[in-house]
Amino acid sequence: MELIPSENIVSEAILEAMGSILTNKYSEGYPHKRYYGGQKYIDQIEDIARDRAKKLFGVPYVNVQPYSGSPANLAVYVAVCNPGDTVMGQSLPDGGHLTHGWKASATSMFYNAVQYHVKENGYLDLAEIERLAVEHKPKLIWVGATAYVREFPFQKLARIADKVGAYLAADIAHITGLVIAGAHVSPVPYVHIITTTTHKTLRGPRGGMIMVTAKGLKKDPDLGKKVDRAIFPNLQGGPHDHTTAAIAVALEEAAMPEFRRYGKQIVSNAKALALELIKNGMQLVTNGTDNHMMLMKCGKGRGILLEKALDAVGITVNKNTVPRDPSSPFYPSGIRLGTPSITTRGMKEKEMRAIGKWIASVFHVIEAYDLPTKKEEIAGYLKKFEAVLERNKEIKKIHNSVKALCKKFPAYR
Ligand code: DSN
Repeated sequence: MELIPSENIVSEAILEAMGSILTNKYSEGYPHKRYYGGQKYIDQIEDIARDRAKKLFGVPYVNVQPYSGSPANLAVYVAVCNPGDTVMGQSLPDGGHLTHGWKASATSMFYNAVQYHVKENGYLDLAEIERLAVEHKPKLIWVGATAYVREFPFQKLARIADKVGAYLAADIAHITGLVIAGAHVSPVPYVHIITTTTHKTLRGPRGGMIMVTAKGLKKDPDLGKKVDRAIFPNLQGGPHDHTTAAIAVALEEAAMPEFRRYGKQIVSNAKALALELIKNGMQLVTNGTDNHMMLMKCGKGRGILLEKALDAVGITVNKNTVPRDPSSPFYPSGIRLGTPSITTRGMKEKEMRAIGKWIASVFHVIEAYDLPTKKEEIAGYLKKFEAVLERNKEIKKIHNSVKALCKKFPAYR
């Protein structure tokens, strides 16, 4: 049972496009302006993908060639900044993405990255964002995150970015499907540029897209061309044409009325799961969720223990930092849970209540365990911990229940 919020299950049509002969082709350039011959159908495919994205999001300019989210984000820097320019983004332990200027990312090597944070209560600290923007005058501000459970205040961020003349880029990788479904406010009226992966809530192949809004083209009429140039030839070579075809399929699927219902159900399921976890004594960052995701606190450094214990019952999650995490990103103090994949399988609120109870029970089974303080002892400890889990009767019982539920909701029929 897949509860990693950035993962999903694609349709057989998308699998077919990804496994197609389009993978054999090179197509450097853009439709009708290529560096290689034999592009008659490739051009049609990329035109269709771009047009579908424009229509679905209501944007005038789209690039569907980024290999994934990180290259898409890097292209935004290349399009609007010079090396050394100041940029601003949400700090990684506060839920931001590596590419929003975190110290381990090349984005902070090539640009002067200022990081903003969430407040003690887990919500974005808008006062800090405004103060830092006025102080540092960034060229580019990122809004969007990888581990943030509340709605992004795009309009408020736009006011701050406009005040200091910065480009505002929304990285909506996690919430794209929710935006399409009307289950999250759209950034389109407020930001200049939007980046996304195509494989999370959009439920397409692994890939990326960059969109330029009407507001973006008003700020710089060449912005679309600059984004295109940043992707090719500045950063990438040939696009992955099989992925472009699969993105086109995903965008067609996302334009169907069923997808609106899907996006709304993802959020209803997340709220139901959050409520059940809280009822069973679990602590969630911000005490709930507005989107598809929850962050559950596990105690200092204990995220890895719950990740492993949930693995043992067949529930896949990822350990994750929580705001003001007293531990480190490798041994963080929380786990991240999400509902996109189980919603694709057809599960609803009733199933969320069962899953919430199982997660809480697993949490209690391992309550007495704690990581050793000496780093060199951790690997051995985890091995023994996994062996204990394998023998535990309660874990076995929950694993059987998880398997029975998964059988009722197959990923592929
Ligand atoms: N790895 C992605 C996620 O899980 O959210 C972010 O890039």
